[in-house]
Amino acid sequence: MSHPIDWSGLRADFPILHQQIHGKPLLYLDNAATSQKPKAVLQALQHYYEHDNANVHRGIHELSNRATTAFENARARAARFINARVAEEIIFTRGTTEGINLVANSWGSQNLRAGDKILLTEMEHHSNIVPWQLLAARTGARVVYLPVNGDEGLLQLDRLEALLTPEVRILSLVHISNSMGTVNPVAEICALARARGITTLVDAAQSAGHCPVDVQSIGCDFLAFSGHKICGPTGIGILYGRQQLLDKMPPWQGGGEMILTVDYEQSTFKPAPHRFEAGTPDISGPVGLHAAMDYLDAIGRDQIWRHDQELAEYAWEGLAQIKGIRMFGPRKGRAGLVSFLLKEAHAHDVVTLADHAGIALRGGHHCTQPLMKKLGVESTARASFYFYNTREEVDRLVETVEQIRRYFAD
Ligand code: C6P
Repeated sequence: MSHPIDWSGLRADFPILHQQIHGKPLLYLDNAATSQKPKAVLQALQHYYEHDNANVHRGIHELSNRATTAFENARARAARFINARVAEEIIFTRGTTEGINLVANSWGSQNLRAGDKILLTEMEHHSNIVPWQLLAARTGARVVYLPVNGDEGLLQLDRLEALLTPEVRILSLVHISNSMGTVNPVAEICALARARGITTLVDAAQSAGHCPVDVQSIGCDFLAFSGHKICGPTGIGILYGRQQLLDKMPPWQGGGEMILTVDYEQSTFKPAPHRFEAGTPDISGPVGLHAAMDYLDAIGRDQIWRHDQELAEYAWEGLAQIKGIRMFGPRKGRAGLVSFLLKEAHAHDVVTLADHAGIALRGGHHCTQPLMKKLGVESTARASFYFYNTREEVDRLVETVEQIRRYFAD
């Protein structure tokens, strides 16, 4: 049974939201870029540095034991957050980008040969394109793409099976598009790939903190997300990998902490996940992320999802009334963000004027340049929501965009 949530009340947990920008109350709608942090996360970080700070896995003194326990507890918490089978399937990274690079470098270098294919979709973020292009250049493999159907932002799933040829070794795709708000049916897509023995990676950067994400029901081999987009600190992320795969993968960075033995000629390595965590890791990051995951799950990600979707649909309906506006992504069933362009104004001008009105939007290619090119645009303006945003804020967004249109139309 879902409990009623006082969404506006939750704003009290976020000190940063209570300020004026250019003399207007801040309206933060750039949550897809990074989310704001609740007091629970700020306090966890402060507590860690005031009471427990030490290096992990090395010392045998009390502080080191406490830091190591906090670090490994966060790993176990992350496993529960995405329903991984065991904590050993969780690797700490700097974020989604590093997680994908880890797979491309370690798994990719071991498994890809000339003539193989890497299947992506046309709506991927640069961090799910460039690592694969680098891998393809090293191995002689080729990157191929499942097409998007245009402004509506849906994958052409009827073309998927024909693309899942025997040369495809990995399918890597985004769960929720950061520039269109499309929600991809990742479980169905991964099932088709798995039935053909194709390894799968899901980029959950925009989904992990917004809806329930369960790696076992998705059935993927890898899944990556960033802490900073889910109320956690910057500089920490999670890569999930199925244990049978991680155990066979070589390290991708060498250094302290990831070894069993080292001599002058050669070294042996710890099992996963520590084999993939060379050097002193970000320790406060997992501590803050742990607090963020607790915070989100106390609200309930199913509830957050409904709230996000409701705001996005409400924003879509409001913005779509504006004369000459071009909207991107599906109208219904979208995630909590809207992307649009005014006929009269460049996206950067819209974002600049919105900023003068106290509203934080994002304008640009959103690190999806190939998709923008396909849509025939350089950039879009984007408003991205989170649970601390309200319908009143959406009203203010729509009014402001209408004012900006009139300003440029005159
Ligand atoms: N998208 C946005 O404003 P990092 O930078 O590693 O935390 O996340 C990269 C990333 C990967 N995949 C998707 C779908 C993403 O949206 C992002 C980050 C931000 O849309 C910054 S470009």
